[in-house]
Amino acid sequence: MPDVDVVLDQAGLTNESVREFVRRWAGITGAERVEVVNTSDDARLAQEALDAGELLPVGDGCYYSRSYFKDTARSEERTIVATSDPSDKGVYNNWRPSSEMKPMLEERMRGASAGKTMYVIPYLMAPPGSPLEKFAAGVELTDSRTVVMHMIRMARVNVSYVNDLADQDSFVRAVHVTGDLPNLGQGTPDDQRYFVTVADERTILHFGSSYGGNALLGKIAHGLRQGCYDGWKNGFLVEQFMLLGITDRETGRKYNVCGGFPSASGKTNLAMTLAPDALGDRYVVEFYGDDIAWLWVGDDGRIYGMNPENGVFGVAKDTNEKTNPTALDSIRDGSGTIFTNVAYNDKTHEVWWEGRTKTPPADLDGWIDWKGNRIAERGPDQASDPWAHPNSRFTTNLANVPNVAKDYEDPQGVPIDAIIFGGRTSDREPLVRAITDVPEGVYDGLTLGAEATFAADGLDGQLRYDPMSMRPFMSYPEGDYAQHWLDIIGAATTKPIFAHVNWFQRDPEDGHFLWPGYRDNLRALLWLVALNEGQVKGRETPVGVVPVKEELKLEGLEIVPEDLDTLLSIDVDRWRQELDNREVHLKQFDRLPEAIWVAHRRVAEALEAADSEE
Ligand code: GTP
Ligand code: SPV
Ligand code: MN
Repeated sequence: MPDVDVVLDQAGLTNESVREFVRRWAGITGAERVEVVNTSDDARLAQEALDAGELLPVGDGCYYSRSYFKDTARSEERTIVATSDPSDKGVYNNWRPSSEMKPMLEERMRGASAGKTMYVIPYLMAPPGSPLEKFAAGVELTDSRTVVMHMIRMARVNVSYVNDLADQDSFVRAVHVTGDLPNLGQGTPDDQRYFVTVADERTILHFGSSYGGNALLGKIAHGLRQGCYDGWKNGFLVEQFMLLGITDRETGRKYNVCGGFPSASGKTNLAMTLAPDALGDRYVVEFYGDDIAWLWVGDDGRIYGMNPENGVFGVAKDTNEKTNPTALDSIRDGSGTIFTNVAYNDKTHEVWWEGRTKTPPADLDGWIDWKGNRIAERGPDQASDPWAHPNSRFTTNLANVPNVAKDYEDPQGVPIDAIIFGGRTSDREPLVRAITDVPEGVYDGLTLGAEATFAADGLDGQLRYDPMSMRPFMSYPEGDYAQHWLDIIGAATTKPIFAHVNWFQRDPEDGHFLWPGYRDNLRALLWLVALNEGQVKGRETPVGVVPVKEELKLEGLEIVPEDLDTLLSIDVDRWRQELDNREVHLKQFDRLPEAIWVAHRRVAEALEAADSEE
């Protein structure tokens, strides 16, 4: 066993609680070496990873990594929130008693890092000086160098964040052990993996993966799951939300919009969006965050929001010059981006993914797919297999995002004008519908869904409900979560407007998207802020206020007029069916506040009273 104290002394890590945590887990995991990392170690770690073949070079100053082929996404079934209080059990948090989970994880991790280095990553999930700073400090222990490099991009990493803590004991204890990936039975009844957040002890124990949210513990496990629980106990909100700012150059006013779309439903794209060309002289969009927002009530009575992350872990698929030029710019040569599970060319050091260009590179020489197999050697039965994994991603620092807000590191955060929810919904949901009543806005978030792309329960058109896009990250019961939302937004004296947006409505005949999407999505947000300012009135419907066509800024928009009409209308019959499903969905939740049922009944009654086509 390494002499941990000598290493910690050399690294200047003085926090005695952290030192004790490191000593204990070095003993359990049996790591051969311990190393403390800071962001300034990145270049050295990258060189070591290249030398060891863990990373391959991409262009000039970017990297390629491949994860084990059965380890390419979060595993919801293996993710657990544990506490010592059985009343913390909700519908989605997979609650288990911590007395059962802690020994189980300790046993799995025992000796599992033998022969490896255990890296100590002291980090902060907030801009330094944030009012929520005391919930943001953490230390991740990991036996994967690639995970360290991801954490350096996604979080703020430095020993000072734990040395300088006012309460030296107030940090999240996060342990990541990769495990023997080929022998973990991923997806079988004998699955060995466990991803556990012991929320009431602020301890995260993840075993059996080296990918994404399973392994970068600052992001999902701390930034969302632990944060969600801390927010409940300490009066703030933690959500899987993007956050952007829109400045109107003509008036000089700036509007900040945050909101939740379920995973892979467009948060990164929206947060990075540029104004459509025809509106670009007037409106500027600034990026704050694409996956997580922490929200609180400021001294002036407004809701404030900030992005606790320091980087972007973005979906690669379909990222191209048209859909997201900002993303391409942020992963340029010299950006230090790590590409994971895309296709790689070992001769030219290029990367490619589906949707990067219309057709894959014509010259197959040197190209290797995400599993590490040569494309040129594929048999006829593999010809149509994707080159990149559908959940392949790029990891880049916020500072590389060309339209990152000038004040993105301001610890005070930004005041929130609007909160939006959106999912993939092929019918029923209009382009945008605004909701001014707070319980109705919270009700809308709780009934957010994304369409199941496979018929899991055989019911066509059925949504997979994903409350506020937090279903995989929910750490306490949904009824309490709803009450917490009502309390926090209720405490604000200036309340944000709510809205539901949908970029994914399709033509039932030929399946084309009715709305062009991407940069044009800003038009819906501009209408929403204009409504909030009283500049437009919209049209009242049973499910909220929708735009009148003339109120939308349509300059330069290419759309079939009938498609736009459909996008702005309400299919009342279809909505009535949806309300029945919502009732079943909401009935699962214990302690759901009466205000949410009141909102539900009000919408249901308005729909009953409405004509078929609104
Ligand atoms: P996570 O990082 O998993 O939480 O996902 P995300 O919500 O950030 O998703 P992202 O922005 O990466 O989008 C996922 C997919 O949705 C990509 O394949 C996009 O091309 C597609 N998408 C995003 N915006 C639009 C849009 O406006 N219209 C259409 N048709 N597709 C879109
Ligand atoms: C998501 O799945 O919503 C993500 C990616 O943002 S991961 O960090 O892997 O959870
Ligand atoms: Mn996400």
